[in-house]
Amino acid sequence: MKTSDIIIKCLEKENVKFIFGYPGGAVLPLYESLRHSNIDHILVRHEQSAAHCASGYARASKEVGVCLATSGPGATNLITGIATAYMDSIPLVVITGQVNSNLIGKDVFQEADIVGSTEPFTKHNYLVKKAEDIPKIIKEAFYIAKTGRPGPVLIDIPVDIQRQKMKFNYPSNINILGYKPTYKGHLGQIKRALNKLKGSKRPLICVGGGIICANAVDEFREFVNKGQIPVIHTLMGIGALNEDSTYHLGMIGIHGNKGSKNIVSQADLIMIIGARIADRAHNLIQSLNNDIDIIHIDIDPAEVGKNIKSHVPIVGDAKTILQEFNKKITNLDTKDWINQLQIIKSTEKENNILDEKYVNPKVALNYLSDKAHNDCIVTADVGQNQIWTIKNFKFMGKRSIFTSGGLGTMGYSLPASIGAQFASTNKVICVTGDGGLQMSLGELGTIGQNDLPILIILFNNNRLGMVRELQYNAYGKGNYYGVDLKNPDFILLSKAYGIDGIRVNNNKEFEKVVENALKSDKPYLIECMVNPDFATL
Ligand SMILES: Cc1ncc(C[n+]2csc(CCOP(=O)(O)OP(=O)(O)O)c2C)c(N)n1
Repeated sequence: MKTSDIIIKCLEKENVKFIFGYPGGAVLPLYESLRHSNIDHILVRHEQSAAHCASGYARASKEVGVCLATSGPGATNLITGIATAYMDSIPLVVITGQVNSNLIGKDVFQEADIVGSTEPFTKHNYLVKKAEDIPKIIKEAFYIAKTGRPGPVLIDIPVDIQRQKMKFNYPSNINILGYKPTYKGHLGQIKRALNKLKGSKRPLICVGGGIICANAVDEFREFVNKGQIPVIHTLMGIGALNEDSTYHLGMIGIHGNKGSKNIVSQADLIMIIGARIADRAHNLIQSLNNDIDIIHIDIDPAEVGKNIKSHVPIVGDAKTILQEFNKKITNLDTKDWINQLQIIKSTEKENNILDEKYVNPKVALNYLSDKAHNDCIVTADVGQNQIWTIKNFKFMGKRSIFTSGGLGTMGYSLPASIGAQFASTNKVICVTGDGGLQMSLGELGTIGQNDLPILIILFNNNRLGMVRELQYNAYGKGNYYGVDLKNPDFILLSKAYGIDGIRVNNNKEFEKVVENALKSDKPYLIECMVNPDFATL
């Protein structure tokens, strides 16, 4: 059998339904084999988007996302997408073509050392040296990508190897020396944590994206309700708990709720679940009182104690560990503590001023949130639009938000929405800024070509809004540089790609069009004109 056919067969064995990719000379045999397979290839407009699409697909399907690119520039274009997935613990298998084996290292046409380049932000990567290794490598790659802390794995396959012939045999077992993720948390530590919780007067949970990666939202909600423990979350932890839950207090960090510092400083115990507490969440650390007890649960041992010291470290899978906790946890006496926190929470007021000349994004997102279905998927880009979305769209029921929380990658939202829409029949809403949209503009073509019913909400302030705001804060009003955009007519442009759309100038106009746009089974773009001086918080 041809090796390229075998590669595709291996992917079929791994239940791959879609590959997001972009062809080139070093993957010709693979494309010829794909042509004969049941796997759908989705042609994107830029390799970076292929990785972001695969990421959106992985998040929505809870499967491994797969993307494919040719050697050299095709492969290097994937890098930002791979790093984005790595930072957010998204399982990807990335396949790249490589030049002929005997030419590697000779700086031949379209050669790049993609294995060397991606080493810092792949969970693992392979350069295939022998065709016979391929089935084992693919089996391992999927296993590594989705087990333990999920992440991207890259397989670089020289084109001569793709053309060879060999027998197909897919391994049924796997044994990777030195890779044995821990799932079960240490029972002794779980017992210690339970005792600490019982002794605590003012416990708090800080939940991160790990709970979503571990597919442990149900177990988490059960734990919170049984224990009656108030919850704060990081950006990646949005959606772990319904926002209307009594125990939900809001987001921590520099873009978090104003009261979160206050809330944290009063706690006597904090239980961190699946969060690394990086710099954006840093005010959590600054606000802790000295004699607080910290319990830290994470699948990645390297995260425990990295940014925050912990008294009870528990390494393992959040789902398995919370199942253990749920067997033993009883109602804690937290009624007064919760009432006290609810008062702090209620002091937060949003800027809901309506303007005749502009859309207020906060009001628009609140309205959109009220009208959208309870299981919609929202993707947000990076910038003011990201913070407006995560703070004003209500994440309840099965709603989810996909955004680049770790790397903060502009141009993520549009391709991620494509991947999500291929994985799900739920409504996908893509929120983006005008700068971010233009970073992956070509993907309007992918949406149009595949007639994906994505609703795109573009907040257009004709500026790189968040950077402009940073300049304002650092250098004063008027001292802006390198942030003005002379934008195209986005509605004309989207129509050119076969996507209908409308420009709205204020919230009344937005409200008029949004319900029909949500019901539409066609792609649709609503361009919201936003005052450039409108603040993030
Ligand atoms: C790839 C990339 N380049 C640069 C940045 C730095 N950056 C962060 S926010 C931002 C501005 C985003 O502007 P826009 O997309 O218009 O969104 P807005 O802030 O106006 O909502 C920039 C340039 C980034 N996060 N990602």
